[in-house]
Amino acid sequence: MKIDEIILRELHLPLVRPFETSFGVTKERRVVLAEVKSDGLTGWGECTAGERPYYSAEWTDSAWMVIVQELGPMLLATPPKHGGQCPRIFRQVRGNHMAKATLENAIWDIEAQREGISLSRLLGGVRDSIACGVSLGIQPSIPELLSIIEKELAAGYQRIKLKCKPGWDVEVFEAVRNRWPEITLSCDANSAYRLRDADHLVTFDAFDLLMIEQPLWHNDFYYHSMLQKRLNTPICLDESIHNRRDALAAIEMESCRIINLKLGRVGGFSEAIAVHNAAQERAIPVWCGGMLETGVGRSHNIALSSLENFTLPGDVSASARYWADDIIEPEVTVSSTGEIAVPDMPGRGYEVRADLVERLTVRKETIRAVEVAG
Ligand code: OSB
Ligand code: MG
Repeated sequence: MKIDEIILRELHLPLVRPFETSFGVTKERRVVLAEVKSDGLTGWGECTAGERPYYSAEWTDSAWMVIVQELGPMLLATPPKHGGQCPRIFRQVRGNHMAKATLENAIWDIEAQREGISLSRLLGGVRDSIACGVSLGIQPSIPELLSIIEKELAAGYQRIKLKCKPGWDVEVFEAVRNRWPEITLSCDANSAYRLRDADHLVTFDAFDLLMIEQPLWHNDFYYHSMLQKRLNTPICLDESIHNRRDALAAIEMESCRIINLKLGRVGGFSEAIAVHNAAQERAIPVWCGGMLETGVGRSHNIALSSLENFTLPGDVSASARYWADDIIEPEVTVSSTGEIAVPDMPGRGYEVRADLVERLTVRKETIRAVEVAG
């Protein structure tokens, strides 16, 4: 497919409520969106990098530069036939997975439209609805957390994930379990603990958690495998998994029993499918993580979550939990049974609200193929 141009934008969007993790608080997102034009079709990609290099080394500004200076020109110089060819085209650039995923995912979007099928179908999805959970940030107090949980359960969400860190863990789990002994509950430490905390982490077993997500270092397999030997609760890895080989290493070493799959972190749909398949072949369930995406990234997550081995509720939830006004139409909604319907129209299945995107744009750059003189 010939790429006519890539329009890159940075949008500023305030979250409806701040989101606090063990690595910091996010109040406003700075989101990079790519609009890729090819033969009258438009594919959209969203960069999931954070505002600061805290979840991973990538961040809004690094992704912007890598796309403008490296990946955009590479894509224009070597038009892909399929989204699956993007990793080869971008091969020379190391890392920068979130930047790469921004463009690769837009190419898959175009391909689905060109074929006249849904993105879910193009990816090999088998579900017409996906199971949804919510990820709840660290709150100012336990009563405030309990009232949020009450609301999310009433909305139908199938799993509650609590962000945790030293000082916001066992007391919180205890309060939640006392009130709701039966709900599906998990926690996510975003690397807030060290191996010296192992005795403390073992006490998490008392709360019947579905999993403990990324308790130790963001780039570790070995110490997680040592910790997993001591825990009954499955460890789920998020930050540590960047590609299929990482997934295989983690599974072989028994560093985790569950994998959180995020499109940006693994570099886009091709590698996400590879991780999904590797896990499935080894009976390791996966679920789709979230990065506080706008509707564009959210629609990609929905399509991905329709693959067969997404057997646990993900962090993909309703637009209204994040945004007063999402940039897609219709916005993403969740049924009273905690499910999102997977669209079956061609492409992502949600329109981008061009006027709103334009209004939220704080910088914009158009990348075109360099004309060769003469
Ligand atoms: O670790 O899953 C995470 C948000 C930002 C960075 C990392 C994570 C998260 C979430 C939020 O848990 C998931 C969401 O609701 O999008
Ligand atoms: Mg996580």
